Amino acid sequence: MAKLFRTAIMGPPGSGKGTISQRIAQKFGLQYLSSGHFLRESIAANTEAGVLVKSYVERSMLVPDHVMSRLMLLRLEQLTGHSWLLDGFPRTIAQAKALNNICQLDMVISLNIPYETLRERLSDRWIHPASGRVYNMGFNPPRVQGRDDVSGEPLIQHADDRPEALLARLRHYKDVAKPVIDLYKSQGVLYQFSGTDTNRIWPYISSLLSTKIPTQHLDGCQPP
Ligand code: G5P
Repeated sequence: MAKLFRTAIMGPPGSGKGTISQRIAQKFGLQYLSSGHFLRESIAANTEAGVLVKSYVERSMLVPDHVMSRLMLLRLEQLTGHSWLLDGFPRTIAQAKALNNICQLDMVISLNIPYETLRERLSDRWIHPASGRVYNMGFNPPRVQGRDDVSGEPLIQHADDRPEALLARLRHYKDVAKPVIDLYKSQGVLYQFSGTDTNRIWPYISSLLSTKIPTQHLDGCQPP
């Protein structure tokens, strides 16, 4: 049986984690779990978890570590036996330690993108809330303006993509990410990518993953 591969992608809001994760999941057949999408889905479905996290997500504040770790580790239990990719978790050192207690990551991708690039991207971002599909009116616009390509349903903008909320999110990201980055660096699994263009960063990530993911794992795998 192929060895399982466990990876995570980190980066500030708008750095392209979601965009790159979708490409990784599709190309390498990893199960993909996005913390932000999971939270928004839980809020939309009004689940117990959704009620608990709603006020944090709506104010662009981090969900408390004990809540976030419990929710994500429970979801990961359902992926036992699969190779997976985490997008947006762990985000704090407490979350990284909680994850470390159940498994060791094989690789962590960290994206370094300049602030001005992030600001431009997010003011142009639209999402399909039910699926989490992300569009950008310049970079990857929907086929029909304002409509999801697959379902045809309306697209919306996140309230936390407003400029004032974004600046606060970016400052906070830097503070909390530093110890997490240091931890994964010390474990020798951190790979950092810098740039302003996802399409230029992607080939480097893709070829690195090709060297890390056992080729037999690709056989018969379907994107989630
Ligand atoms: P999220 O959902 O994890 P963020 O803020 O970390 O939210 P976000 O905003 O979803 O991350 P991203 O995934 O890094 O950004 O980026 P993306 O969506 O792929 O790309 C951004 C936009 O740029 C898109 O429109 C895309 O098409 C476009 N784009 C990409 N590449 C390019 C390019 O090269 N050029 C151009 N022009 N455009 C491009 O978390 C949301 C909330 O959930 C909670 C928090 O409240 C958080 O605020 N939360 C957690 N709380 C505690 N702990 C955790 N671990 C939590 N995780 C989530």
